[in-house]
Amino acid sequence: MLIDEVNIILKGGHGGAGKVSFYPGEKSGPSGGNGGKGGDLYIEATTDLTVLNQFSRKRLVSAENGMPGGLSRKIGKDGRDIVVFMPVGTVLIEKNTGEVITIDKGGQKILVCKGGLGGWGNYEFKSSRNTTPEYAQSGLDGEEKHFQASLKLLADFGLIGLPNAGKSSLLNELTSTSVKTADYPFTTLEPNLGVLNRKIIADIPGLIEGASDGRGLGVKFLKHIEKTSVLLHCIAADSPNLEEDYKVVVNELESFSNELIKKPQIILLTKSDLVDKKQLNERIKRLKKFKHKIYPVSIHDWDSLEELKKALTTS
Ligand SMILES: Nc1nc2c(ncn2[C@@H]2O[C@H](COP(=O)(O)OP(=O)(O)OP(=O)(O)O)[C@@H](O)[C@H]2O)c(=O)[nH]1
Ligand SMILES: [Mg+2]
Repeated sequence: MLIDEVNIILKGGHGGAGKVSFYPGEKSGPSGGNGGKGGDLYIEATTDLTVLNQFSRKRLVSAENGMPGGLSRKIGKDGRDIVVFMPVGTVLIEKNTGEVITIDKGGQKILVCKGGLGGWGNYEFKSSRNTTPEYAQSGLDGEEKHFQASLKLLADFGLIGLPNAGKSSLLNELTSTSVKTADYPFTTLEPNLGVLNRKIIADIPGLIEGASDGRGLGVKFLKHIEKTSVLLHCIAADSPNLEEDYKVVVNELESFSNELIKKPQIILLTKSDLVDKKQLNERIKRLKKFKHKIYPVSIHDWDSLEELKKALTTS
């Protein structure tokens, strides 16, 4: 199950406490060192959509606390920073302040919760008036934020089409993913993302008639292509009903939202190796009436994949 809504608490590390101590001997001065700083917490964007699943049990993530100061003015070690991975397309809303963080670029890294400063040890409080201070500061709290995180796929291209059209196979060839593919419908149960030259491609489960009413894996995934710029509509070249295949999917997009149907589409005539050249040309001709760019493509035809990659990365 892809988790796309979570409540999480993120925290910077607590600052280490300052130390109260004195050098040995009767009239000797203070020696307590300062506490270390608490670690900072960062969020980093990833195209791995499953990373929100880590929060199904663990709701609190905290950077490491700073260590307390020691004897002989020994400074406590700073807490280590921590990086929390969130999928591209995640929007985080802080429940108390309303702060909004949008993860929308691959590789993006954001400082979200600063660690608390370490407290001063008693050495720092030594003065001419008080040569033997008996107090030190405790470290400060790290920042703590309570987020509601929700994920909507954010992609430059969304692979759509009937089940078994070859969407996941294409994702694997175009990007360096290894999503499961198989010769039966609904192999893909959750969306997947891949990256092609910094462009993000989303693969979603196959759509069937009635998807917009919740049939198949339906609505849940149509929602996920709302934030996709261009739809790559996959139609199997060896299908006996090309036009019907096209229309079923388009009808579902239309019934789901007016916005989806307005998105630019590119038709990918997939599995082009399964028909001969003459049939392929005839099929391309038939699909031209839908007025989209058409690329015949096969995972067994390197040239066709290169041509498609070029078209996608330069568009
Ligand atoms: N001959 C040939 N077979 C292909 C090609 N692309 C995909 N296939 C096969 O078609 C079957 C379906 O491929 P998938 O990539 O799983 O299809 P999908 O559209 O992701 O399917 P769902 O996830 O079920 O919607 C697999 O057996 C693939 O090996 C192709 O270019 N040529
Ligand atoms: Mg698939």
